[in-house]
Amino acid sequence: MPYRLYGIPAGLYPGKARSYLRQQAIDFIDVAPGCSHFRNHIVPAVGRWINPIMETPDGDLIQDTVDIIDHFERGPAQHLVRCTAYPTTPVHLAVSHVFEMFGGEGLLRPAMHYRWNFDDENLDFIRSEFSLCFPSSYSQEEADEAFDNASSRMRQATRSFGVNADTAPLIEAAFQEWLNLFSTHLADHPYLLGGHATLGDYGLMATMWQHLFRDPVPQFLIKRTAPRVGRWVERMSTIEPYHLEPEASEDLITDDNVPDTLLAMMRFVAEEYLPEISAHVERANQWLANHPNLEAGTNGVDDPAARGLTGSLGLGGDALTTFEWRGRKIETGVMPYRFWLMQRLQDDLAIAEPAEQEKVRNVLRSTGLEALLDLKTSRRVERVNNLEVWGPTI
Ligand SMILES: N[C@@H](CCC(=O)N[C@@H](CS)C(=O)NCC(=O)O)C(=O)O
Repeated sequence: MPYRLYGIPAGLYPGKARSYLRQQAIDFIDVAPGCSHFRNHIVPAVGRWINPIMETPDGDLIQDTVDIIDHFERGPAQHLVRCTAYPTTPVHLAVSHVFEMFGGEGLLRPAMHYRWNFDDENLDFIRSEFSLCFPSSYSQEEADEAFDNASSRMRQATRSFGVNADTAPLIEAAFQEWLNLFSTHLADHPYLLGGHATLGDYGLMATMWQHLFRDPVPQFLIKRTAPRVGRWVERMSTIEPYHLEPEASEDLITDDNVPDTLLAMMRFVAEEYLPEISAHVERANQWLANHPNLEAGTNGVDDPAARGLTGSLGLGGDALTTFEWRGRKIETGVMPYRFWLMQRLQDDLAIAEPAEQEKVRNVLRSTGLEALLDLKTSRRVERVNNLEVWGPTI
Protein backbone atom coordinates (compact mmCIF):
# COMPACT_ATOMS: atom_id res chain seq x y z
CA MET A 1 0.00 0.00 0.00
CA PRO A 2 1.34 3.48 -0.78
CA TYR A 3 1.35 6.33 1.72
CA ARG A 4 -1.95 8.21 1.85
CA LEU A 5 -2.17 11.94 2.34
CA TYR A 6 -5.55 13.14 3.58
CA GLY A 7 -6.08 16.81 2.89
CA ILE A 8 -8.06 19.06 0.63
CA PRO A 9 -6.31 20.32 -2.49
CA ALA A 10 -7.08 23.90 -1.45
CA GLY A 11 -5.67 23.39 2.05
CA LEU A 12 -2.71 25.41 3.16
CA TYR A 13 -0.80 22.85 5.23
CA PRO A 14 -1.74 19.87 3.05
CA GLY A 15 0.02 21.73 0.24
CA LYS A 16 3.29 21.85 2.19
CA ALA A 17 3.20 18.09 2.81
CA ARG A 18 2.13 17.30 -0.76
CA SER A 19 4.95 19.39 -2.16
CA TYR A 20 7.46 17.46 -0.04
CA LEU A 21 6.09 14.06 -1.05
CA ARG A 22 6.15 15.00 -4.71
CA GLN A 23 9.65 16.49 -4.63
CA GLN A 24 10.93 13.31 -3.01
CA ALA A 25 8.99 11.14 -5.48
CA ILE A 26 7.45 9.23 -2.57
CA ASP A 27 4.85 6.67 -3.62
CA PHE A 28 1.67 8.22 -2.21
CA ILE A 29 -1.91 8.93 -3.06
CA ASP A 30 -3.90 12.05 -2.23
CA VAL A 31 -7.20 11.27 -0.55
CA ALA A 32 -10.12 13.64 0.02
CA PRO A 33 -11.05 14.05 3.69
CA GLY A 34 -14.69 13.72 2.70
CA CYS A 35 -14.20 9.94 2.44
CA SER A 36 -15.76 7.72 5.09
CA HIS A 37 -12.43 6.22 6.27
CA PHE A 38 -11.19 9.70 7.19
CA ARG A 39 -14.36 10.66 9.03
CA ASN A 40 -15.00 7.37 10.80
CA HIS A 41 -11.51 6.14 11.56
CA ILE A 42 -8.87 8.83 11.18
CA VAL A 43 -10.51 11.83 12.86
CA PRO A 44 -11.41 9.87 16.03
CA ALA A 45 -7.91 8.36 16.14
CA VAL A 46 -6.16 11.73 15.79
CA GLY A 47 -8.59 13.51 18.07
CA ARG A 48 -9.53 16.47 15.90
CA TRP A 49 -10.61 17.32 12.36
CA ILE A 50 -7.43 18.68 10.89
CA ASN A 51 -5.58 18.31 7.67
CA PRO A 52 -3.14 17.06 6.49
CA ILE A 53 -2.89 13.63 8.05
CA MET A 54 -0.64 11.01 6.51
CA GLU A 55 -1.30 7.30 6.83
CA THR A 56 1.81 5.16 6.44
CA PRO A 57 1.81 1.81 4.64
CA ASP A 58 1.77 0.21 8.13
CA GLY A 59 -1.37 2.13 9.07
CA ASP A 60 0.33 4.66 11.41
CA LEU A 61 -1.21 8.12 11.38
CA ILE A 62 0.96 11.23 11.36
CA GLN A 63 -0.50 14.70 11.79
CA ASP A 64 1.50 17.83 11.28
CA THR A 65 3.55 18.80 8.28
CA VAL A 66 6.79 18.82 10.27
CA ASP A 67 6.19 15.32 11.60
CA ILE A 68 5.24 14.13 8.12
CA ILE A 69 8.48 15.51 6.68
CA ASP A 70 10.47 14.18 9.64
CA HIS A 71 9.03 10.69 9.22
CA PHE A 72 11.24 10.63 6.13
CA GLU A 73 14.05 13.02 7.08
CA ARG A 74 14.72 12.07 10.68
CA GLY A 75 12.54 8.98 11.16
CA PRO A 76 12.06 5.44 9.94
CA ALA A 77 11.74 6.16 6.22
CA GLN A 78 15.05 7.92 5.59
CA HIS A 79 15.87 5.50 2.79
CA LEU A 80 13.09 7.09 0.73
CA VAL A 81 14.56 10.62 0.79
CA ARG A 82 15.82 11.70 -2.62
CA CYS A 83 17.18 15.14 -1.71
CA THR A 84 17.23 16.06 1.96
CA ALA A 85 15.21 19.05 3.16
CA TYR A 86 17.61 19.76 6.04
CA PRO A 87 20.72 21.68 5.01
CA THR A 88 23.79 20.22 6.68
CA THR A 89 25.52 23.54 7.42
CA PRO A 90 24.38 25.64 10.42
CA VAL A 91 23.67 28.96 8.69
CA HIS A 92 21.65 27.36 5.91
CA LEU A 93 19.83 25.20 8.42
CA ALA A 94 18.89 28.23 10.52
CA VAL A 95 17.78 30.22 7.47
CA SER A 96 15.70 27.28 6.32
CA HIS A 97 13.97 27.05 9.71
CA VAL A 98 13.21 30.77 9.59
CA PHE A 99 11.46 30.42 6.25
CA GLU A 100 9.65 27.27 7.31
CA MET A 101 8.14 29.25 10.18
CA PHE A 102 7.51 32.36 8.13
CA GLY A 103 5.97 30.47 5.21
CA GLY A 104 3.48 28.56 7.30
CA GLU A 105 2.68 31.23 9.87
CA GLY A 106 3.98 34.65 8.82
CA LEU A 107 2.32 34.81 5.42
CA LEU A 108 -1.14 33.93 6.72
CA ARG A 109 -2.29 37.54 6.43
CA PRO A 110 -1.95 37.79 2.65
CA ALA A 111 -3.00 34.13 2.21
CA MET A 112 -6.27 34.60 4.09
CA HIS A 113 -6.91 38.09 2.73
CA TYR A 114 -6.57 37.00 -0.88
CA ARG A 115 -8.67 33.88 -0.27
CA TRP A 116 -11.61 35.36 1.63
CA ASN A 117 -11.92 39.00 0.60
CA PHE A 118 -12.56 38.60 -3.14
CA ASP A 119 -15.79 36.65 -3.26
CA ASP A 120 -16.87 37.77 -6.73
CA GLU A 121 -13.77 36.28 -8.29
CA ASN A 122 -12.83 33.49 -5.88
CA LEU A 123 -15.89 32.04 -4.20
CA ASP A 124 -17.11 29.58 -6.84
CA PHE A 125 -13.63 28.12 -7.06
CA ILE A 126 -13.26 27.82 -3.28
CA ARG A 127 -16.72 26.30 -2.90
CA SER A 128 -15.89 23.65 -5.47
CA GLU A 129 -12.58 22.85 -3.77
CA PHE A 130 -14.13 22.66 -0.29
CA SER A 131 -16.73 20.16 -1.50
CA LEU A 132 -13.95 17.55 -1.27
CA CYS A 133 -14.16 17.81 2.52
CA PHE A 134 -17.74 16.59 2.56
CA PRO A 135 -19.18 13.12 1.98
CA SER A 136 -20.03 12.60 -1.68
CA SER A 137 -23.49 11.48 -0.55
CA TYR A 138 -24.33 15.06 0.50
CA SER A 139 -27.18 16.76 -1.32
CA GLN A 140 -26.54 20.19 -2.80
CA GLU A 141 -28.27 21.79 0.21
CA GLU A 142 -26.17 19.83 2.68
CA ALA A 143 -22.96 20.70 0.82
CA ASP A 144 -23.96 24.39 0.71
CA GLU A 145 -24.69 24.42 4.42
CA ALA A 146 -21.40 22.68 5.24
CA PHE A 147 -19.51 25.16 3.07
CA ASP A 148 -21.22 28.09 4.77
CA ASN A 149 -20.14 26.75 8.16
CA ALA A 150 -16.57 26.11 7.06
CA SER A 151 -16.21 29.43 5.31
CA SER A 152 -17.60 31.40 8.24
CA ARG A 153 -15.04 29.74 10.54
CA MET A 154 -12.29 30.57 8.07
CA ARG A 155 -13.44 34.17 7.78
CA GLN A 156 -13.33 34.40 11.56
CA ALA A 157 -9.82 32.94 11.46
CA THR A 158 -8.91 35.51 8.81
CA ARG A 159 -9.79 38.30 11.24
CA SER A 160 -7.80 36.60 13.99
CA PHE A 161 -4.72 36.80 11.75
CA GLY A 162 -5.06 40.58 11.65
CA VAL A 163 -6.93 41.00 8.37
CA ASN A 164 -9.57 43.73 8.28
CA ALA A 165 -10.67 46.65 6.14
CA ASP A 166 -8.11 48.89 7.80
CA THR A 167 -5.13 46.57 7.26
CA ALA A 168 -6.08 45.23 3.81
CA PRO A 169 -4.27 47.89 1.73
CA LEU A 170 -1.10 47.46 3.77
CA ILE A 171 -1.31 43.68 3.49
CA GLU A 172 -1.49 44.03 -0.28
CA ALA A 173 1.44 46.45 -0.41
CA ALA A 174 3.54 44.21 1.83
CA PHE A 175 2.70 41.17 -0.27
CA GLN A 176 3.77 42.93 -3.43
CA GLU A 177 7.04 43.83 -1.75
CA TRP A 178 7.48 40.17 -0.79
CA LEU A 179 6.80 39.03 -4.35
CA ASN A 180 9.36 41.49 -5.70
CA LEU A 181 12.02 40.33 -3.25
CA PHE A 182 11.35 36.66 -3.87
CA SER A 183 11.29 37.15 -7.61
CA THR A 184 14.63 38.96 -7.53
CA HIS A 185 16.14 36.09 -5.57
CA LEU A 186 14.78 33.49 -7.97
CA ALA A 187 16.48 35.20 -10.90
CA ASP A 188 19.74 33.63 -9.71
CA HIS A 189 18.68 30.65 -7.61
CA PRO A 190 15.99 28.07 -8.38
CA TYR A 191 15.24 27.56 -4.65
CA LEU A 192 15.90 29.56 -1.49
CA LEU A 193 19.32 28.06 -0.84
CA GLY A 194 20.41 27.01 -4.30
CA GLY A 195 19.94 23.81 -6.27
CA HIS A 196 17.21 22.02 -4.36
CA ALA A 197 14.30 22.64 -2.02
CA THR A 198 14.86 22.70 1.74
CA LEU A 199 12.57 23.12 4.75
CA GLY A 200 12.17 26.81 4.02
CA ASP A 201 10.85 26.20 0.51
CA TYR A 202 8.40 23.62 1.86
CA GLY A 203 7.24 26.03 4.56
CA LEU A 204 6.66 28.73 1.97
CA MET A 205 4.61 26.32 -0.11
CA ALA A 206 2.03 26.22 2.68
CA THR A 207 0.81 29.70 1.87
CA MET A 208 2.30 30.33 -1.57
CA TRP A 209 0.76 27.38 -3.39
CA GLN A 210 -2.90 26.80 -2.64
CA HIS A 211 -4.13 30.14 -1.40
CA LEU A 212 -1.78 32.43 -3.21
CA PHE A 213 -1.15 30.61 -6.48
CA ARG A 214 -4.34 28.61 -7.04
CA ASP A 215 -7.04 31.05 -5.96
CA PRO A 216 -7.96 33.23 -8.94
CA VAL A 217 -7.14 36.73 -7.65
CA PRO A 218 -3.65 36.20 -6.23
CA GLN A 219 -2.78 33.83 -9.07
CA PHE A 220 -3.43 36.61 -11.55
CA LEU A 221 -1.37 39.00 -9.43
CA ILE A 222 1.59 36.60 -9.33
CA LYS A 223 1.43 35.80 -13.03
CA ARG A 224 1.23 39.48 -13.86
CA THR A 225 3.88 40.82 -11.48
CA ALA A 226 6.14 37.94 -10.39
CA PRO A 227 6.00 35.07 -12.91
CA ARG A 228 9.25 33.60 -11.58
CA VAL A 229 7.53 33.04 -8.24
CA GLY A 230 4.77 31.20 -10.08
CA ARG A 231 7.35 28.98 -11.78
CA TRP A 232 8.92 28.25 -8.38
CA VAL A 233 5.48 27.13 -7.12
CA GLU A 234 5.10 24.92 -10.16
CA ARG A 235 8.60 23.49 -9.68
CA MET A 236 7.85 22.79 -6.04
CA SER A 237 4.59 21.07 -6.85
CA THR A 238 5.73 18.54 -9.44
CA ILE A 239 7.78 15.37 -9.23
CA GLU A 240 10.01 16.27 -12.15
CA PRO A 241 10.65 19.99 -12.38
CA TYR A 242 11.30 21.81 -15.62
CA HIS A 243 15.06 22.07 -16.01
CA LEU A 244 16.67 25.23 -17.34
CA GLU A 245 19.85 23.22 -17.83
CA PRO A 246 19.54 19.43 -18.00
CA GLU A 247 22.70 18.96 -15.93
CA ALA A 248 22.02 21.80 -13.45
CA SER A 249 23.55 21.15 -10.04
CA GLU A 250 21.24 20.26 -7.19
CA ASP A 251 23.83 21.43 -4.68
CA LEU A 252 23.13 24.22 -2.23
CA ILE A 253 25.05 27.52 -2.38
CA THR A 254 28.67 26.84 -1.41
CA ASP A 255 30.39 27.62 1.91
CA ASP A 256 27.16 28.17 3.84
CA ASN A 257 26.86 31.58 2.15
CA VAL A 258 23.62 33.55 2.06
CA PRO A 259 23.20 35.73 -1.03
CA ASP A 260 22.17 39.36 -0.70
CA THR A 261 18.83 38.64 -2.31
CA LEU A 262 18.01 36.16 0.46
CA LEU A 263 19.25 38.54 3.15
CA ALA A 264 16.78 41.07 1.75
CA MET A 265 13.99 38.51 2.10
CA MET A 266 15.05 37.91 5.70
CA ARG A 267 14.86 41.65 6.41
CA PHE A 268 11.32 41.49 5.15
CA VAL A 269 10.59 38.64 7.59
CA ALA A 270 11.98 40.77 10.42
CA GLU A 271 9.64 43.63 9.58
CA GLU A 272 6.61 41.52 8.81
CA TYR A 273 6.76 38.84 11.48
CA LEU A 274 9.21 39.51 14.31
CA PRO A 275 7.00 41.98 16.23
CA GLU A 276 4.14 39.48 16.05
CA ILE A 277 6.00 36.43 17.33
CA SER A 278 7.67 38.55 20.03
CA ALA A 279 4.29 39.79 21.28
CA HIS A 280 2.93 36.24 21.22
CA VAL A 281 5.81 34.93 23.35
CA GLU A 282 5.22 37.71 25.85
CA ARG A 283 1.51 36.99 25.97
CA ALA A 284 2.10 33.25 26.42
CA ASN A 285 4.53 33.90 29.24
CA GLN A 286 1.94 36.03 31.05
CA TRP A 287 -0.59 33.26 30.59
CA LEU A 288 1.83 30.63 31.88
CA ALA A 289 2.63 32.80 34.88
CA ASN A 290 -1.09 32.90 35.64
CA HIS A 291 -1.33 29.10 35.39
CA PRO A 292 1.55 27.97 37.62
CA ASN A 293 0.05 24.58 38.45
CA LEU A 294 -0.58 23.45 34.92
CA GLU A 295 0.25 19.77 34.61
CA ALA A 296 3.03 18.96 32.16
CA GLY A 297 1.73 17.30 29.00
CA THR A 298 -1.53 19.27 28.96
CA ASN A 299 -2.47 22.56 27.33
CA GLY A 300 -4.68 23.81 30.12
CA VAL A 301 -7.74 24.59 28.05
CA ASP A 302 -11.22 23.10 28.15
CA ASP A 303 -11.03 21.58 24.69
CA PRO A 304 -7.62 19.87 24.48
CA ALA A 305 -7.93 19.76 20.69
CA ALA A 306 -8.09 23.57 20.44
CA ARG A 307 -5.05 25.25 18.96
CA GLY A 308 -5.15 28.73 20.48
CA LEU A 309 -3.33 29.64 23.68
CA THR A 310 -6.55 30.00 25.62
CA GLY A 311 -8.45 27.34 23.77
CA SER A 312 -10.41 29.48 21.39
CA LEU A 313 -8.56 28.12 18.33
CA GLY A 314 -6.68 31.37 18.31
CA LEU A 315 -9.81 32.91 16.88
CA GLY A 316 -10.97 35.26 19.57
CA GLY A 317 -11.31 36.20 23.18
CA ASP A 318 -8.22 36.69 25.24
CA ALA A 319 -6.13 34.56 22.88
CA LEU A 320 -5.77 37.76 20.85
CA THR A 321 -2.80 39.99 21.48
CA THR A 322 -1.92 43.45 20.23
CA PHE A 323 1.34 44.59 18.68
CA GLU A 324 2.70 47.22 16.33
CA TRP A 325 2.76 46.18 12.68
CA ARG A 326 3.91 48.55 9.94
CA GLY A 327 3.11 51.60 12.01
CA ARG A 328 -0.27 50.55 13.35
CA LYS A 329 -1.63 48.43 16.14
CA ILE A 330 -3.08 45.09 15.14
CA GLU A 331 -4.43 42.09 17.04
CA THR A 332 -3.74 38.46 16.25
CA GLY A 333 -4.39 35.07 17.86
CA VAL A 334 -1.62 33.33 19.81
CA MET A 335 -0.90 29.77 18.73
CA PRO A 336 1.66 27.72 20.67
CA TYR A 337 2.51 25.73 17.53
CA ARG A 338 4.57 28.70 16.38
CA PHE A 339 6.74 28.49 19.48
CA TRP A 340 7.35 24.84 18.71
CA LEU A 341 8.63 25.79 15.26
CA MET A 342 10.92 28.42 16.80
CA GLN A 343 12.25 25.86 19.28
CA ARG A 344 13.32 23.70 16.34
CA LEU A 345 15.45 26.55 15.05
CA GLN A 346 16.95 27.10 18.49
CA ASP A 347 17.50 23.40 19.22
CA ASP A 348 19.30 22.77 15.95
CA LEU A 349 21.48 25.81 16.60
CA ALA A 350 22.32 24.71 20.14
CA ILE A 351 24.08 21.57 18.91
CA ALA A 352 26.32 23.45 16.46
CA GLU A 353 29.95 24.29 17.29
CA PRO A 354 30.31 27.65 19.11
CA ALA A 355 32.08 29.26 16.14
CA GLU A 356 29.26 28.13 13.84
CA GLN A 357 26.67 29.45 16.27
CA GLU A 358 28.38 32.82 16.09
CA LYS A 359 28.19 32.75 12.30
CA VAL A 360 24.46 32.09 12.48
CA ARG A 361 24.00 34.92 14.96
CA ASN A 362 25.90 37.30 12.71
CA VAL A 363 23.72 36.49 9.72
CA LEU A 364 20.50 36.81 11.68
CA ARG A 365 21.74 39.98 13.40
CA SER A 366 22.54 41.58 10.05
CA THR A 367 18.93 41.06 8.97
CA GLY A 368 17.28 42.13 12.22
CA LEU A 369 16.25 38.58 13.10
CA GLU A 370 18.65 37.68 15.91
CA ALA A 371 15.87 37.81 18.51
CA LEU A 372 14.41 34.63 17.01
CA LEU A 373 17.35 32.76 18.50
CA ASP A 374 16.58 33.92 22.03
CA LEU A 375 12.81 34.34 22.27
CA LYS A 376 11.55 31.60 24.56
CA THR A 377 8.38 30.70 26.38
CA SER A 378 8.89 29.92 30.06
CA ARG A 379 7.80 26.33 29.40
CA ARG A 380 8.58 24.48 26.21
CA VAL A 381 5.88 23.45 23.79
CA GLU A 382 5.81 19.71 23.17
CA ARG A 383 3.74 17.62 20.82
CA VAL A 384 2.03 14.63 22.40
CA ASN A 385 -0.63 12.55 20.64
CA ASN A 386 -0.79 15.09 17.81
CA LEU A 387 -1.55 18.00 20.12
CA GLU A 388 0.57 20.91 21.29
CA VAL A 389 0.98 20.79 25.07
CA TRP A 390 3.18 22.52 27.64
CA GLY A 391 6.29 20.74 28.86
CA PRO A 392 7.55 20.63 32.46
CA THR A 393 8.25 23.83 34.39
CA ILE A 394 11.88 24.74 33.83
N1 LIG B 1 0.45 22.56 12.39
C1 LIG B 1 -0.41 21.85 11.51
C2 LIG B 1 -1.47 22.77 11.01
C3 LIG B 1 -2.57 22.07 10.27
C4 LIG B 1 -3.78 22.97 10.15
O1 LIG B 1 -3.90 23.97 10.87
N2 LIG B 1 -4.71 22.66 9.22
C5 LIG B 1 -5.84 23.50 9.10
C6 LIG B 1 -5.86 24.28 7.79
S1 LIG B 1 -5.26 23.51 6.33
C7 LIG B 1 -7.11 22.71 9.21
O2 LIG B 1 -7.15 21.52 8.95
N3 LIG B 1 -8.17 23.37 9.64
C8 LIG B 1 -9.42 22.74 9.72
C9 LIG B 1 -10.28 23.37 10.72
O3 LIG B 1 -9.78 24.13 11.55
O4 LIG B 1 -11.46 23.04 10.67
C10 LIG B 1 0.41 21.26 10.35
O5 LIG B 1 1.49 21.80 10.03
O6 LIG B 1 0.01 20.22 9.82
